[in-house]
Amino acid sequence: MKFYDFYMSNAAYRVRIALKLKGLEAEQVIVNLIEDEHRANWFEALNPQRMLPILEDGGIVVAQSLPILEYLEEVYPEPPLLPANTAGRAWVRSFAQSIASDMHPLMGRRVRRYLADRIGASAEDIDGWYRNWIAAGLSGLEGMLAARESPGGFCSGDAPTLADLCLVPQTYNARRFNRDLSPYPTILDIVARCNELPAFADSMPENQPDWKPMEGVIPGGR
Ligand SMILES: N[C@@H](CCC(=O)N[C@@H](CS)C(=O)NCC(=O)O)C(=O)O
Repeated sequence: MKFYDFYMSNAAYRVRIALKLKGLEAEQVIVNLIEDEHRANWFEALNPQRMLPILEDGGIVVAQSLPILEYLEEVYPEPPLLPANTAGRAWVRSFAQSIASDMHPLMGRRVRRYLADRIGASAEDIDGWYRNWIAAGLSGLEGMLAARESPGGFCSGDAPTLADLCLVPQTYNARRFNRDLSPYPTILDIVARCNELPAFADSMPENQPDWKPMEGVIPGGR
């Protein structure tokens, strides 16, 4: 198995956690987004969307973090990262997709670069953009968690699911951009519990072999 990864990639971080929780060994292939390595021909041949992450398992190439997580769940079902019941799985998928489809695409590096380079937005404007969308997303997630019928220690029940795998990287990103997370106490509680698990701690950007200090990387920065 090969996993195309970059320490700073929020979507790849979700998959790193899953690989570790499931005890799967994957060769980590670093694709440096800062150096635009994802625009190289060899990578475009692998993923014409030119985005991380990518999982290669035997002859199978899977793009997009949520389909990668679902693939891992189907092929390597232990430990399960989805609840046993249909309603629980639907809730977890809704939660994960709120992050992956609604929040993350508005804040990614290529969007911030476009705002700066093509629209001429200032660093302050981009910070305001980020602040708006992260607050809207996190308050919706906090509401979803507060409305759970039987809250457990994690997003759904007492073990991590795909919901936690999406939540933890998104809050890491919010902290990296100095956002105050105190309005979201349930999120903070769950994230702290997740990060006590080695699979989550070992997947943090600063624990990756390609990590570099991110000082100066602000919304609007490179
Ligand atoms: N929906 C995709 C999002 C993937 C994505 O945004 N990847 C970013 C890194 S987190 C990327 O490769 N960006 C390329 C760029 O900035 O040009 C997923 O969940 O995998």
